[in-house]
Amino acid sequence: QNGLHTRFIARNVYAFDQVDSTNHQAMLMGEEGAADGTVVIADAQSSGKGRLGRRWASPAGVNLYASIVLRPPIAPHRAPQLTFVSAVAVAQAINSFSGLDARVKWPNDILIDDCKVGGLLNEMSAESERVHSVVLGIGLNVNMTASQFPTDLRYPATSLFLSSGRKWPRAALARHLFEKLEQLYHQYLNEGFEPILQQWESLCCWQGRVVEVDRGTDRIRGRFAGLDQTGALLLDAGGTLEKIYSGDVRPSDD
Ligand code: BT5
Repeated sequence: QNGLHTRFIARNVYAFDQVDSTNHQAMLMGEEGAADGTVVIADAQSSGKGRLGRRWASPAGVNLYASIVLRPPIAPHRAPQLTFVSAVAVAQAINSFSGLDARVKWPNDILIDDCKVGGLLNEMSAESERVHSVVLGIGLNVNMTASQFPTDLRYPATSLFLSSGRKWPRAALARHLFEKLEQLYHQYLNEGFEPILQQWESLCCWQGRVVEVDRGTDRIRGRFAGLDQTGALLLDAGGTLEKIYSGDVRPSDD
């Protein structure tokens, strides 16, 4: 018994002092048949991954690095929706646990006062039209101090400690997070994406504001107009509604 009130998420937990990347280990376990809801958690990561080959700073003893193996009965094209399930779970868990005001930023960031406190990295393995496993990777800066952040961050960053002035118990926060995640994942499987989308939009920053999206090959500016049914970002660029499937969003104040 690990004090969890979950039915399947984190019934099997692999806890490491250090791994290369909890996502990498969870993907391997997923391919080898690990049970639905298996969690890989580590105190430190030597090669924590972000998107597009970026790195996730993962110092020891201060943060949460967790990856959850799921086997959802959904078509592969729906798997990106699970990023929104995990984003809502992380933001709601932070808010109810700490009283802070965490928000979600499209597509995979968790922010407090416009500073990045957490990041999500979901990876899928699929065979033809069937999802074999999805790994939800969650990195959350809990008690990280200012000097533990890399100096070359793309985006201002924070931790729960830096935003609140107090240290937080990581295990209790992790339990709370897994419970939220399980609840929202069930809601997603039973009721579909719509209720997740509604909760995501109520937690989202910059609704209605002018933002700039870096799509890698180009940049586009427009008013943030919400998400479509698949989770793509809708941008009102001078009357034309643009759909954005991937990119980095930041507020554009002029
Ligand atoms: C992400 O990527 O935000 C996804 C991060 C996912 C990390 C978790 S930890 C558990 C699991 N196992 C893994 O190996 N990964 C997942 P992206 O949107 O690409 O943002 C990466 C960028 O965020 C980097 O290029 C840095 O600029 C910045 N960054 C790196 N470490 C950070 C940190 N600890 N806090 C805030 N920002 C950070």
